[in-house]
Amino acid sequence: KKNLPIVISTWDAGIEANKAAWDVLSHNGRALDAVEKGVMVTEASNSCCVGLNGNPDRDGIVTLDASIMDENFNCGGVADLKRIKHPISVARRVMEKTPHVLLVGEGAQQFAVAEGFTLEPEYLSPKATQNYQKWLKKSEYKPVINVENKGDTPIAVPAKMPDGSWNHDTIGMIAMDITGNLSGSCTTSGMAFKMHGRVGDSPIIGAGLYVDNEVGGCAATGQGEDVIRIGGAAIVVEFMRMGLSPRAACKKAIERIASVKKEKAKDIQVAFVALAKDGTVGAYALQKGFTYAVTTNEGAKFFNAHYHLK
Ligand code: SD4
Repeated sequence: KKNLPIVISTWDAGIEANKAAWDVLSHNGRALDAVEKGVMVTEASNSCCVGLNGNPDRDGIVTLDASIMDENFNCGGVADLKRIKHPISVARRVMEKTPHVLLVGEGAQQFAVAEGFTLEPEYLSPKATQNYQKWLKKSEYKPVINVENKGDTPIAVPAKMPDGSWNHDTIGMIAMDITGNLSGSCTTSGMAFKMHGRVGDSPIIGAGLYVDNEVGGCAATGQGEDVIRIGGAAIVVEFMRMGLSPRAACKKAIERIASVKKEKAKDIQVAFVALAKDGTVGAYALQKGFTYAVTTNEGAKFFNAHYHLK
C-alpha cells in the first residue's frame, strides 16, 4: 500500500516522537517497536510532562502510567509506577513476559527491577518543582485534574504554563508498519497534582489505548476519568468497525463524552487520535487547541484537531 508505513501521535511532543517511530518504520521495522521507541523519546525528554520529568501528584511524587498493544490483542500496562524512566518498556515486558495485562505500584516497580530496569533516584525536575511550588501556594488540598481550566485561565488548550512548559501530560501513538500491522502506545505522568494513587486512562486497555488489527487503533489524551467512563479508545475502534472514518469515529466518542458531562463538558479537555486499517488517520477534541502529528512517506505533518465545543 502506498500510504504505508504511517504513524500518528498526540500533541506537539508527537513531532519528535514520530521521528523515532519513523526510524523503525522506514527500515521495515515492526509497528510495535516503532510505538515503543517513539514514545520513549517523550519519556526521556525534559521539555514535556511525560516520564520522570513530569509534574508530580499533590504529595509531590511523580507516578507514571503506560500501556502498549500489538497486532494480536497482546497488551500490557503499568500504573502508579515510580522511579522508572521508561514505563512503556515495562508495559511491553508485562505484555511479553507475564500472563497479566496490568501491574501497579510496588509490584510494577519490583517487576521492572527484576527485569533489569534501573531504579532511578527520587526526583522532581526543576520545572516540575516550580510548578508544584506554585500549585502548593493555592492548593486547595483536593485533586486538580485539569489545571488548564483553573481560575480565570480561558479554556484554550494546550495552555502555556507560566514557566513555558506545556500543560498536558501524555503521549499516545498509533502506527502501522509496512506489512499492515498496527500497534499503539500511551504513556503519561497523569494529571498534574492528582491524588496520590490516582490512575488515569492511559494504562487501561480500552480506555487510553486500543488496537484491533482488523480495524484500527486509537489513543486518548485529556481528562482520563472521562475517557474511562465511556471506554474511549475501544469505542472509537468500534465506531471505525461500523464504517466511520477515524475522524468521524473520534468525533462520535467526543460527542458521547459531551452528552455524558452535559454543562460540565466545558471544564474538561479530551481528545482522541485514530488510525484505520486502510491507512487513514483522524482526530477530534472536545475543546479547541488539541494538536497531533502524522508522519508518512510524504513527510511529517502537524495538525490542529477539529473540536466539539465552539
Ligand atoms: C490522565 N489522560 O492521566 C491522562 C492525562 C493527559 O494530557 O492526557 N494529559 O488522565
